[in-house]
Amino acid sequence: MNNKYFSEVRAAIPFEGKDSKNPLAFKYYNKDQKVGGKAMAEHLRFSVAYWHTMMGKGADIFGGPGFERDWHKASDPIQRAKDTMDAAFEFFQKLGVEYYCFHDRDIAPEGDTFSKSCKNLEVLVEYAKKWQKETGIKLLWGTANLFGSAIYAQGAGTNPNAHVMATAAAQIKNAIDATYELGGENYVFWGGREGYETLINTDMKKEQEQMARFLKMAVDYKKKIGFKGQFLIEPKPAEPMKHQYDSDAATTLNFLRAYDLINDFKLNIEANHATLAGNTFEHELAVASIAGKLGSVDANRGDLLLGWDTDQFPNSIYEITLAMMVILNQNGLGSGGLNFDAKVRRSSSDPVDLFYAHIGGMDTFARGLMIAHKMIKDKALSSFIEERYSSFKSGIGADIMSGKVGLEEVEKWVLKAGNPVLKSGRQEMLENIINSYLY
Ligand code: XUL
Ligand code: CO
Repeated sequence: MNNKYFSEVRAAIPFEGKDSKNPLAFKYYNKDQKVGGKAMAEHLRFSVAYWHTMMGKGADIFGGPGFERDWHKASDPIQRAKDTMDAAFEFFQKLGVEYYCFHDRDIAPEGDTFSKSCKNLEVLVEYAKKWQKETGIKLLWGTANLFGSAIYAQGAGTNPNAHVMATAAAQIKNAIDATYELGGENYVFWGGREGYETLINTDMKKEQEQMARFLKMAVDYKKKIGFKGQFLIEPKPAEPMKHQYDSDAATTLNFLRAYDLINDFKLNIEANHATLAGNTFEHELAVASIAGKLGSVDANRGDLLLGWDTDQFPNSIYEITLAMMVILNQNGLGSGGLNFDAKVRRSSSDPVDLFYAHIGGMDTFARGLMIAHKMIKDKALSSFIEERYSSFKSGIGADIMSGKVGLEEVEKWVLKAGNPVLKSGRQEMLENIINSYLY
């Protein structure tokens, strides 16, 4: 293992248990420890987001870079990209994660022309391949950055200019190739610029049709080359666009159904995107899961007092326990994982802060996993929920649901049965039960 860029951490982060006071140790994440017969690492499938952790410079809209990383110092762009990848694999190994995720433009610099950008990507894919082979670290998903370049200001797949749309399509072809080449287990579409600023210049129906065609071309290409990874769409309501078409899980599912794409996609749910859409994280997970479409998770958190995507590391055991209940109840994420789409604050300027951030997120999920597993095993909430709907198991409830009765028969039944007896939903009692598991 290299010791070049993260000299404060000279070996893999150890698991020391909950009483440890060592800030560079895990208190709960013990990768081989079994929870319900399955190792924590297999449940959680943690991934590091290349864009924030390796490329992030602490910039915000009021200021440029807040810190300079040693791996960004080389003047030659290809050398800089290789140094960044060396640092990335040093970090992944020391942190003890098995996966990473990238955008094409994170791992390889954009060239002056489309063809130069493609060549740069090929060079870095070869370089990544060597690192993956040497370390056993795998690609959870790849994606294309279709939002950073000025040409995408008015959309990528939904751009009103066919030449720009074609360029975006050519770019995703190359990003899918890169992901396939590196054995990526999924491929993500996040439509940062797929939306609109104002309807006074926008044909929304036309743009949605374009988006559907864009995705269909990707599906056809995937099948043609034999890429078996799962395609995922990541909903977000706004930012950078005022309205993004994939605004939340329900809207995205509706779009996929309307354009006959539903069988080829699942969703990648991000906590901060959920709250920006006015939903809780567990709501979005549950909407995706009940449709059989929860494929992967971008693990982070927002700040409820700030109206933008702060992409902080998750640290609420309460929220993560509820999230893990949804994930466990659908038997895990399959080929998906928990990708820390999260960044350290501008003021957290040292490379070692990247370790503190990820350790905190991993411990939060490990603890949430253990609590959720116990709550499910004990039927802490589910026995109440089952009982709450039990009147549909027999009698008039069963007759309604099976289609045996219609409005007239139901009316007759109600006239005979009289007024219903109210039954409490017991919210506060259940909240106390959840807390009793967290204490
Ligand atoms: C942006 C976001 C992206 C996607 C990948 O809010 O979440 O980083 O995860 O393009
Ligand atoms: Co994301």
